[in-house]
Amino acid sequence: MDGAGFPETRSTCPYCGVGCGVLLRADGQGGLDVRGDPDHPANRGRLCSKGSALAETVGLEGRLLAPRIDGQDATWDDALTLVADKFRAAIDTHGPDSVAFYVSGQLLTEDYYIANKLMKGFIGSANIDTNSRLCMASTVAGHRRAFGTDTVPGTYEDLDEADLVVLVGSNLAWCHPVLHQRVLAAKQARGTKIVVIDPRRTATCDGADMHLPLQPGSDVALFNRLLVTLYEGGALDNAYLRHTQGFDAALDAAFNDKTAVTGLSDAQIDAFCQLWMRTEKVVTVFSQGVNQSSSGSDKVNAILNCHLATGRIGQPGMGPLSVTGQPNAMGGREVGGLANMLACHLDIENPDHRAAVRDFWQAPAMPEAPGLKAVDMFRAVGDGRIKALWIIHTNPAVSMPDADAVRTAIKGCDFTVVSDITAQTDTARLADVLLPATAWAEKEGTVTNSDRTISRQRAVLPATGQARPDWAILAEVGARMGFAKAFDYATPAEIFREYAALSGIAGRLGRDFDISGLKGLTDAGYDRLTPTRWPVTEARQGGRFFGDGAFFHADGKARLLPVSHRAPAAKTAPRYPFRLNTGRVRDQWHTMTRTGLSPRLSAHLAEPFLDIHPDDARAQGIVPADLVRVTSPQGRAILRARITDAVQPGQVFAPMHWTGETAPSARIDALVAPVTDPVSGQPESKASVVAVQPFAAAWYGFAVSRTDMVPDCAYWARMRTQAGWRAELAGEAPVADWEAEALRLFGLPQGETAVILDAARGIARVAVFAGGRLQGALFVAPEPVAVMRDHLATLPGQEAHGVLSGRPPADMPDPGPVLCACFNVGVGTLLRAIEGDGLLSVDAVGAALQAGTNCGSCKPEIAALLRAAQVREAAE
Ligand SMILES: Nc1nc2c(c(=O)[nH]1)N[C@H]1C(S)=C(S)[C@@H](COP(=O)(O)OP(=O)(O)OC[C@H]3O[C@@H](n4cnc5c(=O)[nH]c(N)nc54)[C@H](O)[C@@H]3O)O[C@H]1N2
Ligand SMILES: Nc1nc2c(c(=O)[nH]1)N[C@H]1C(S)=C(S)[C@@H](COP(=O)(O)OP(=O)(O)OC[C@H]3O[C@@H](n4cnc5c(=O)[nH]c(N)nc54)[C@H](O)[C@@H]3O)O[C@H]1N2
Ligand code: SF4
Ligand SMILES: [Mo]
Repeated sequence: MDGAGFPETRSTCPYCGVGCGVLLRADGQGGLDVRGDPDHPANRGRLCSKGSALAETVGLEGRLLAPRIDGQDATWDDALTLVADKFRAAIDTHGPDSVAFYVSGQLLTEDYYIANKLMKGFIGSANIDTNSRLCMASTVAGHRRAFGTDTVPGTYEDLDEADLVVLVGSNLAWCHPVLHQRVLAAKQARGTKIVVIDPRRTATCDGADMHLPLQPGSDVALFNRLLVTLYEGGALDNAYLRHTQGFDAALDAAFNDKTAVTGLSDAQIDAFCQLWMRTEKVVTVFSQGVNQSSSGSDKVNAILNCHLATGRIGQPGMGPLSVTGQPNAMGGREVGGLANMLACHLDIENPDHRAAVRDFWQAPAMPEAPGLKAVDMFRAVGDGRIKALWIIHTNPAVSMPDADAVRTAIKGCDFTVVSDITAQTDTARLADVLLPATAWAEKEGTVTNSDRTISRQRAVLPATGQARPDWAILAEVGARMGFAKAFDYATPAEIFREYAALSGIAGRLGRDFDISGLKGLTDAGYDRLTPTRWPVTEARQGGRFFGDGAFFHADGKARLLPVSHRAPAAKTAPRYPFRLNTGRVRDQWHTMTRTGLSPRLSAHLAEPFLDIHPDDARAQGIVPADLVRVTSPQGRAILRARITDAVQPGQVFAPMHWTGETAPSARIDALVAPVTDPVSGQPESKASVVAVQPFAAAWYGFAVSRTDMVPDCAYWARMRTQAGWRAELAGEAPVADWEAEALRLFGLPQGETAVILDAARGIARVAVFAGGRLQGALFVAPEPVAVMRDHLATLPGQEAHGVLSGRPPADMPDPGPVLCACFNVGVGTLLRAIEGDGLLSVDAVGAALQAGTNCGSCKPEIAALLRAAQVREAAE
């Protein structure tokens, strides 16, 4: 059946905070067609590589199908009763603060609301925190300090109308690709200038007019200099400043800051400040390079100060814009998912706010003070203060700083529950009780994207196995803990109506988040809900905030904050001379439990790596493709070195994605220091200190296999391919029998093998066949193995006669690593076309090979290949 008979359903992409609309069509056999929704205001039909590959990630592979207690399948009834009893017992014996929930910005609003209601209203503790603490907490703190509430003033349309877009600590091209396309479209249409402020040269710098490679953590000093320039250049908006307080103190602090700490030249700084000053329509976009810092909140306020001082806020084409990471980072902030917030942007410290929520919920117990923030929460788990912990929709054993210590803490906790869709994750392995949740495309609810637009996620596939929606699991535990009346919901629509009604009370208390206009939504209305920007009240709907100068502090005025440069908390020293920056790659999502299932997405970068500057590599004796050992005061890792001047001397960069499941020696958060911003509690994930040395491997290996491999050596990284799996390997101890080792690796008791051995040179090549078809092949050498990896990865399951040669036949050129994930075009193919056919532009490449013509996320990389080819040609 081709599925064309099934109707298309509108939903929202489950990855980043752009919140793109998708059209889904189930094929009736568990499969799915996915395309961009041309009517969604966030993307107008566009999708990036991750969104385009969603259909490859919704299968049964890896799913948790039934509840488990101590590793054994159990009934829902037993599992839920056990969870309720254990939480109840801990609360009765040790008080409500002896339990905690650690949740996620990927939960739907309805899930999140129930988790928050159960913990804050009924258990009576504020010990619910979320991975948004690692993500958006500094922005929340900065917004609240400046505006009185956590309000995003502008909208995505501002990006279309701006004349200058400044990207601070944001790799938009890879992390918010559809917004990046929107900015590039504005550049084409109206000549919008783009500035990137990032210590690293990223894919986002392609297409930018200016890149300021500042020293890590020095953003406050740069924006303080901008404030001084605005003052000295007469660019202040004095009428607007009457709606604010604190300008003089902010300016004094700015005058006292020194720009030398940025490492930028006066000319660079001046060019940036003049451009910003002279361009009225400026949007300053910021993300993790700002938030994930021990001065994250001050960085946010340094940016907001400049927009407030010029009145460039809440007007078309101007304003600060925090781009959110997770699909419902905003919704989580709105429902009060952070330990220091109440629902609907109400404040936990405010007795009137507490009373309003208590009365509305008819709550027996409300906490009066904030609960434990993520880093402190896992410390409390570690020292035994938390007796029962419930982790939902997040993988903290990988993503928290000091991840080895977090793993030990979770393991040692008296009782840990994990709700996930994946059976085996680093965190799920530590759980006493595992609860299977329904996944995206199986569940119903709402999410809010970076520009306050609430969109529906809709179910088009049946629940997998015994999986249940997260809200339903939480509500059932609430009922079993004795709160049946408060958690008696039949549908997410009921939850949404209750939440919308509560927001009306928040609105009357003078808060920004008010969607009371939706409280009367019928079930059918909820089903039909189209993307809607909040607020939604009788008086107003959507739009921008603060153009009118009305703020949410008691006196109605905004605050400019005096902020001063503070260097990152960890200091480099002879023992740890490098600063470790971490972040994302284009085609993987966090701990890879979903994107890692897609062969297409896994082909872009198939291995964890460390980017290091050529000067540093030379000084440390590191050559290309070496493995390196990276050590910090917290932990250690082994990664593949990529020698590149995209990073500055003294700085190294590694991705955050690899885990105990995919590359156990590359869990980068094991190295990250658990230091936090004093205001927001957000960890400094981008500025730890490390040492880097070559890793002395006795042998290196590369393997491809039809089935999953179970490597057992100092370094390994495995990835999904179309034909099965591929793995990079390296060991410290010599291996006596490579044939036996290959059979063990491929999980085969025996097999027809073909072997090439050259013991003297340390070379071994083993291929294993069954029924004449290749099951697996292993290539070993004393230095990094030189074989055609992308070609070999296609061979498992084929007759593959020449496999042990390690290269394709002459008439079949190696496609190379996938660069365009949408059309599966490799670097090798691109280079041959660029050089062989003399292609000169990204458009010409698109016309010849289709590469870059769908989502466009790979255009910066195609441009880089073209430039490199032109440089080579010029040099010849
Ligand atoms: N492909 C992909 N996209 C994603 C995600 C994903 O996992 N994969 N995750 C989503 C989530 S949850 C989030 S939060 C967003 C994150 O989106 P981004 O914030 O854009 O991503 P990061 O790579 O974490 O970091 C951005 C940049 O900050 C820079 N940086 C480091 N230190 C500093 C500094 O001191 N100052 C400045 N100015 N810059 C600095 C880094 O070099 C890096 O390039 O991405 C979302 N989108
Ligand atoms: N060093 C370093 N560390 C970082 C960062 C960094 O830049 N550098 N970034 C930080 C940031 S911004 C973020 S947002 C975090 C992200 O880090 P995490 O939240 O830990 O990462 P995810 O892989 O998104 O984890 C989501 C989990 O939920 C599961 N899941 C998927 N769908 C569902 C569902 O519907 N229900 C349930 N119950 N489970 C589901 C997935 O299988 C997966 O195990 O990492 C942070 N850690
Ligand atoms: S930009 Fe990509 S990952 Fe983000 S919402 Fe859109 S399609 Fe999904
Ligand atoms: Mo995030």
